[in-house]
Amino acid sequence: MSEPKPTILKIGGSVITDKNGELAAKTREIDRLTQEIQEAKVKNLIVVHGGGSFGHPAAERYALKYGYKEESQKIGFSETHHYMTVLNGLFMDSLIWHNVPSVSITPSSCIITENGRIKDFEDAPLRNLLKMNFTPVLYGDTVFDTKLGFTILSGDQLVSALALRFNARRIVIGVDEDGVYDADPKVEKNAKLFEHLTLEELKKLQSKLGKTIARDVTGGMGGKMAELVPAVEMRISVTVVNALKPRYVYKALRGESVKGTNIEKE
Ligand code: IP8
Repeated sequence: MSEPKPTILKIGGSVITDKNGELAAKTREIDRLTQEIQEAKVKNLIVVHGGGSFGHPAAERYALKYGYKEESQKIGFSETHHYMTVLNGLFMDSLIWHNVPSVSITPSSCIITENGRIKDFEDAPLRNLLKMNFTPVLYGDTVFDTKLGFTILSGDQLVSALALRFNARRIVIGVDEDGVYDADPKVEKNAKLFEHLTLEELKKLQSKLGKTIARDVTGGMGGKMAELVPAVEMRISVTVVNALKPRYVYKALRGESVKGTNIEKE
């Protein structure tokens, strides 16, 4: 049993679900990625996945992010949380099928936010999992909030919070693009890919990307970049790769060179 610095892997919701549908899991991608996680054999790995077409449509329909306003939202909270547990179940099935000793941690049961930011985190079970070399798996979820009643916690906020709390060695982020661009590559054909970003460049880019229209309730790439700032400030390095391309996540986890964006303090 040991407590070395963990690696945090985030798998975007658009990688493991089809965002054009609703409740549309990409089971082949889940199978390939969980196999890559198994083969990479990273000690002290924490996995976080996003919501994609399981979390975002219902969260948006019931305006959950802005908090409790009326009774009719409660069924939406239940629905959204339940859909996330279904997606997480598919991911867990696949990890365990590939022989990864992994255990799911439900954010809504151990995290309370204040105005959307993590305030309390009962992390004793997670610490025990890490000590025993299990792979804890968390996900973007509906959570209770001291000011809003409830809200949506993005997997990206979780990644950064986990990285700081557990003094992570590095963060690997698997998205459905080749890395971080200076504009949304799905909209701007001439968007430029960054191979390397410093903290200063990240901060500038975050405010620029923040102004583009987010495709999901938690803020898209601009939101992702904003969440990473505190982790990069603490010298935790970040690699953003295309998780739809076979072996990219594997290579990033192994620390091998792979096309993508590396973010470091300087
Ligand atoms: O996809 C959001 O998590 P994300 C989860 O990581 C829900 O932003 C419930 C919409």
